[in-house]
Amino acid sequence: MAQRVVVIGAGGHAKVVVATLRAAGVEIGAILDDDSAKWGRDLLGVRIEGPLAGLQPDVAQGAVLGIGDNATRQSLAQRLRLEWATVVHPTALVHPSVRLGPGTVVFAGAVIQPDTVVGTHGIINTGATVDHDCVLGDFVHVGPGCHLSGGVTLGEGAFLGIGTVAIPQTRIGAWTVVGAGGVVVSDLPAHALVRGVPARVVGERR
Ligand code: JB2
Repeated sequence: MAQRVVVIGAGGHAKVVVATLRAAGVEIGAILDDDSAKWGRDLLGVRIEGPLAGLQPDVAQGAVLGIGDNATRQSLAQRLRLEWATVVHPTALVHPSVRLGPGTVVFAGAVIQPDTVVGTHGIINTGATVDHDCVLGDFVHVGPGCHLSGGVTLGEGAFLGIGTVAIPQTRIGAWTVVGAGGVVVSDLPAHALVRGVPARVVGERR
């Protein structure tokens, strides 16, 4: 990983990204956000410099999208051509066989077991566990304290709220949102809003 990384976004998620980078021994090059109200303010001791337009692409310097919303990360990743850093907190346990795509962040206490694959710009949040042979698409967010059993598949942009559980081999469709504490016991379609125990489709997400 680059030893100096630019963080894009300056909200709550960026705060945890900055803390994770620091714990991993990586210097924060700059924090950028398009909200002018934040410019000049400080996030964990780092100044929020200004808008993304001021970004000077520097191949020697990596960047990470510190924004929790999956669709926003996707649109920024498509627009910006940067060297994306993959960031893993030193207390996370990621088996060496695991593949993490560029821009993916793995927060403190997370565990990812053998032969799992995570795409680009994913979030494996604090204390989440992802067991063996899972396949997680690009721009997913596995919320804090989620537990995915072996062989679970998450489509692109899927979002699992805090404490979601998924039994083995279940498939969750692209851009589907599972509400906090949902227990996934069967396959779920794409673009669905899902919640409950067991998790059921309660609406659509476009
Ligand atoms: O297109 C953008 C853009 N869209 C939003 N470009 C740039 N440069 N910045 C953008 N932002 C910025 O992301 C907003 O101006 C804002 O500063 C930040 C989002 O901050 P917020 O605190 O609203 O959300 P978050 O994504 O940092 O955190 C959410 O997701 C996390 C995973 C919260 O729900 C957290 O509680 C959660 N842990």
